Formats: sequence, structure tokens, C-alpha cells
Amino acid sequence: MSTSKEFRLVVVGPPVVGKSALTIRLTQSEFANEYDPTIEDTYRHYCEINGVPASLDILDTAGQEEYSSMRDLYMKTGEGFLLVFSLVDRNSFEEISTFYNQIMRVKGELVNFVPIMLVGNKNDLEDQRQVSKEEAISLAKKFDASYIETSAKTGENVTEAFHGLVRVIMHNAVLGAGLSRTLYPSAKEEKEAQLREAVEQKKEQKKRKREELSGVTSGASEVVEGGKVGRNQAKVSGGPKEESGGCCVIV
Ligand SMILES: Nc1nc2c(ncn2[C@@H]2O[C@H](COP(=O)(O)OP(=O)(O)OP(=O)(O)O)[C@@H](O)[C@H]2O)c(=O)[nH]1
Ligand SMILES: [Mg+2]
Repeated sequence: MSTSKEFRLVVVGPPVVGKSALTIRLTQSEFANEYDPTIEDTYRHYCEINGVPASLDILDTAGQEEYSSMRDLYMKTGEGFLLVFSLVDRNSFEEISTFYNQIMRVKGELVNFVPIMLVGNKNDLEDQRQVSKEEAISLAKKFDASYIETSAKTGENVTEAFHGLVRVIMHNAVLGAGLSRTLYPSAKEEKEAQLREAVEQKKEQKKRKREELSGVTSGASEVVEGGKVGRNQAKVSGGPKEESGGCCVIV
């Protein structure tokens, strides 16, 4: 396993939404029926993703407010975040933006793009659902994140949620931060995205040349580095705000 690539994932969200149950389902293939509030636990999971041997270093965090002082540190060191809410608890969905904003405050200063998987858990309790698929997708778009619905109880989509996040991290590393992305990029898609970026850069250079030649200056001369788009830097508080649409959905 010495050649496996390591990924640091952090499972974040309000209390009782199933962060530990999801992590235990992935790493131990069983369902934790009892509720035991987490302070902080680390798990390791070996697997293969996109043909690459991977070692997932998973941090299961506390949802309870009394441990919130620990958040800044793990948000700084995490490479990707599973932002978990419960489909049967409306409040947990509404609290998610607080976690997102904190991640962006801590991480946004260090990197251009933060890989995030928004997870609606407990989808086995469909008859008690309090959050619609549409509003969850709309929130994921605001975060420039992917969205997936899971059940730690039945195991549905649990592997997909964790592996999907790793794929976003991998994809982001290949293409450079800030590009809109799909969840399962093929080599062909990655090549196309690189080509698109090169074309965008050329266009931008041409445009700047033209402006220089004609002596035109724009008021606020903000340079878009390498034509990159889709930073997930938005601070989210209220109503929907359409972002660049890098959202990918598995429900
Ligand atoms: N029906 C159902 N119950 C679940 C699911 N996931 C978790 N639970 C139950 O919900 C309760 C809370 O789950 P935990 O995984 O401990 O919640 P947590 O988010 O880790 O909570 P904190 O550690 O306090 O932040 C437990 O009783 C679990 O058995 C699920 O997918 N379906
Ligand atoms: Mg827990």
C-alpha cells in the first residue's frame, strides 16, 4: 500500500445527521444504530479510484456546537469535505450554510477551489422527508459542489459519496483549481477541458492586446487568472444565487 495516494477527507455537519454512521458504513460495512455523539475520530480506508490505489484518511467531526472551536484546524488541513445534513431534519439543512461559510473563510484564503460533496443522508426514511431534492440541488449549485443522497442504514450511495469526492479532488488537481468540473471525468473530458482553458486564455490575451492597442482601459481592471472560472468563494446566507454550474448530482 506504500504507493497509494493519500486523500484527507473531512465529514462535517450538524449533530445527529449520520456523519459517523456514513463513515462507519464505508470503513466497516456496518450500520451504527446507536447514537454516540462524536468529539473527533479518524478512520483509514484503502480502495482504488479511477484505477489509482487510494488511502482515504477520514476525519469524522463533532456536530455539537460545544466542540466548534476545533473546526478551524481541520478545515485548514482537509482536502475535501462531505457536508452532511439529514433529509428528515429541516433544521440540519438550514444549518449547512454556516459550515460552508466557515470552510470558505478558513480554506478560501489558501486555495482557489474547495472540493465539496453535499450529502443528504437518511434517504431510507423517504416518507419523513423534509428537504426536497430540488432545493438541495439548488444549494449545491450555490456552493459549486456536487450533491448526493445516501443512507448509512441501507448503504445506498455511501461509497459513491466518498469516492465521488475523491474524484473531484483528483480532477481538480489535474485541471488546476477553479475549473467547473464533472464528477466522473474521463481522460477525454479532461483533455477537452484543458483545450477549452487554452482557448479561453488565447481569447483573453487577444482581447487585452486589442484593448492595449486601442488605448481602452476598464475601470476596475480585474485580471482573470488563466481564464479560470467557477471559484466556490460565495458567502451564502439566504436565497438562491446561481453560480457557474459545476454541480453534479447523483440522487
Ligand atoms: N434511518 C437512518 N438512520 C440513520 C442514518 N444515518 C444515521 N442514522 C441514525 O442517526 C443517529 C445519529 O447518527 P450519527 O452517525 O451518530 O450522527 P452524527 O452526525 O455523527 O452526530 P454527531 O457525532 O453528534 O455530530 C444514529 O442513531 C444513527 O443510527 C440513516 O441513513 N438512516
Ligand atoms: Mg458522530
